[in-house]
Amino acid sequence: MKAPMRSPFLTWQGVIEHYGDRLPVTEATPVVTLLEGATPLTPAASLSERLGGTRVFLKMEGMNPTCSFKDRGMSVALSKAVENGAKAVICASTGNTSASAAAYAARAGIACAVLVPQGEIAFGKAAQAVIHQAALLSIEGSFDQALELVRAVSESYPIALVNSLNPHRIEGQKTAAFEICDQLGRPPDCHALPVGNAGNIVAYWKGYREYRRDGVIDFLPKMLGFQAAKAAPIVDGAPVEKPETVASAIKIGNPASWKRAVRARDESGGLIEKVTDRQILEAYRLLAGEEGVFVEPASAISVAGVLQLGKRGFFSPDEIVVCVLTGHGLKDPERAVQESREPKVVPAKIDAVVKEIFST
Ligand code: AN7
Repeated sequence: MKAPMRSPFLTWQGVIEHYGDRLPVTEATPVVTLLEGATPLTPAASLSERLGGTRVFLKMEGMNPTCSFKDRGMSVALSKAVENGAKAVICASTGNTSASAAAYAARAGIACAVLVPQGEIAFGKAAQAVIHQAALLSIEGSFDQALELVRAVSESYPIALVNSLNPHRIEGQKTAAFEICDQLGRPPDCHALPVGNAGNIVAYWKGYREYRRDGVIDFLPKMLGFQAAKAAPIVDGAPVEKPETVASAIKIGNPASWKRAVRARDESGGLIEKVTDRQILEAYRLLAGEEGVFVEPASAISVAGVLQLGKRGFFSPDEIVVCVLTGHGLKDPERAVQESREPKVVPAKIDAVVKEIFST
């Protein structure tokens, strides 16, 4: 008999199994996992060329089980919620948190309620929340109002909050920083990512600092955060009452982790800047058309921001830049169709087909 195939892919058991000694879990913690993590770090040749040789890598967080980075944090948050006896979880969301919470709650066998701003979340994300049997409540208000509501509910009722205010979410999400260092064999020089409610920038910074503290890496990257121009409270230095952007995932006017995000920016010698919706959509099309990578608009902001900095000569050719691509493009298929050419209707005849192929 042949020996069974040994493959690293077959041994991956999720972020708690792999990084558990760096997470707030014990032998007694029931592990709720969908085998999240171990996402690819894909080289981006076209982007590197545009930046004059700086090596750019894409951290493909849309390849997690529910197609966004939230799964890392949700594995830890749901595991701890179950360990602590929770029978239900709740979150506010611009879409991805609700999709992830719904899936992990289903996996854990507990109830889940999600509050989203009415009419504001992408089609695929709403589909995920409902098919995983969450109670999806469309709030007549903004994400920021929904977050205030779930905070109040979780303080008064025995329902665990699984937004990134929950420290277990941050713990889980910091594993992406470990992975990037493990994949590169060193830290990146610069780490670019979208900033919405600002949990993820805090999580990555925590991960890098822990690896540095323990001598796994010997320097820290600059954290480069990006907000949409009309939803940029941290850049503007004041909450935005009515945030506006095509990047619905980061349409947030008053981020919960505001102060800690500013600390990550400053301690790392990095920056948080804004980019326009136009730049976001340019980067969105560029990633799909030149790198073959389909992300949702909020994720494209990492690349839009890096291109903006590149134009100012921010990077040197010997640097490594990692752009986090936080969510998959299929989350928001309507946007992709809007940004693309309409399909041509052609008669079912070979000459008609050939004529069209050679006329474009
Ligand atoms: C694709 O799902 O806030 O700065 O409620 O979905 O950690 O908030 C989503 C945020 C970036 C911003 N990219 O991360 C939610 C939610 C995508 C996102 C962010 C989000 P944070």
